[in-house]
Amino acid sequence: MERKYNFAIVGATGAVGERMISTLETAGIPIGEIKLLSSKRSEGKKILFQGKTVTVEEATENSFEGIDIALFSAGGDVSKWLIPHAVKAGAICVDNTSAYRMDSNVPLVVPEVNEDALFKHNGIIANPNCSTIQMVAALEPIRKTYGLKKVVVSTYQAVSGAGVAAIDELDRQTKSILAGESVKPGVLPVKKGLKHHQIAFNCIPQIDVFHENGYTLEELKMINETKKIMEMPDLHVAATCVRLPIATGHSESVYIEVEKLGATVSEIHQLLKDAPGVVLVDEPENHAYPMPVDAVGCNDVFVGRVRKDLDNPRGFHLWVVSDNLLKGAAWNSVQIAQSLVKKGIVK
Ligand code: NAP
Ligand code: 3JM
Repeated sequence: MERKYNFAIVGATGAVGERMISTLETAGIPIGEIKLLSSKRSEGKKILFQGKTVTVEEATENSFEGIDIALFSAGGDVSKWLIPHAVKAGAICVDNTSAYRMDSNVPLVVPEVNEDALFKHNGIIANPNCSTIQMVAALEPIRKTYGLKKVVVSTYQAVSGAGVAAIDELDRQTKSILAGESVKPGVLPVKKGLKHHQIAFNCIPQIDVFHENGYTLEELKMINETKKIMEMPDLHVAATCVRLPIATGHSESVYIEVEKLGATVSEIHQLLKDAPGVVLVDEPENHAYPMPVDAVGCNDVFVGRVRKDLDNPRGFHLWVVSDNLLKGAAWNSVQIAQSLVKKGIVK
């Protein structure tokens, strides 16, 4: 008889959880039981999974008996509270929050880059930050051939990265402003922060809270996670993360310096064309380049605007776009689950 895998999704009613459900449905993993978990607020909600109605349950310490793989996307505090219980119950936990990402006992995985790190898991696997994932997926094929010395990235991030509340806020503010009414921001840049800013018709150069060194935590996530995933502690990485009034799809302007001299744009084009999970869209003559509206609903990372720097022979510029809720979150987690099954890591 075919082996089936029991799954739990914690945060199943959220922006990421909803996509975990839809991508898991078609991932080709034979599924036995599926538990959809949330806070008490959404308890009793009915959700269709592979044609069957599943009732959402409140997540508790006892939710994980018999679960093989648990996908977490309900915020860092919930992960810190429930993951130890899920691990104790024997589940492998794939965590979408930043709670465990920099823990040295926890592999931080983008399957196209470091799938084999999964073998080192101790019950927890961390899914990187959305902006990190799409950047490393685009840079890995270049790094493998030419090496990498330096990365400088500026992001243009969609509001859905901050959850359903931020999507609703962009919607409300846009309608209010177009109707000539005033807006009362309450979600961005940080829901529990001391001050909120308008996002409609604006951009906010703050994602997550500030560290005392002047960087935001989102910027530090990109810097530290990139070094960990690529196993390059000495790589130079700098990031500036900005929130835009876009519902879904993060974009990034990435400047890199490679190790080897002599790389050409056409060679980099070929590497990107051949790379798994990456789609090259780079035809300036046809005004064709990646844009968030085209990436929404797709699992791939789109790369374009590849240019050689005009001053530094090792320097290249790229434009990288992906659906932050799919490759940036839900799809990367489900891909990790696929790899765990494929490589026989689930007992
Ligand atoms: P969201 O739309 O606000 O959804 C939050 C989800 O968490 C809902 O299902 C909510 O259930 C559930 N939840 C909240 N408190 C809970 C509790 N005490 N116990 C159990 N479930 C609880 O947020 P989202 O955008 O889906 O993101 C959720 C988390 O995923 C974020 O906080 C972040 O840590 C992570 N994330 C990671 C990435 C990435 O870069 N990889 C991207 C986006 C998000 P109710 O329906 O009951 O409220
Ligand atoms: C909490 O766009 C974003 O705001 C990033 C996604 C996100 C994260 C994350 O994954 O880094 C939103 C809210 C977190 C987190 O867990 O730190």
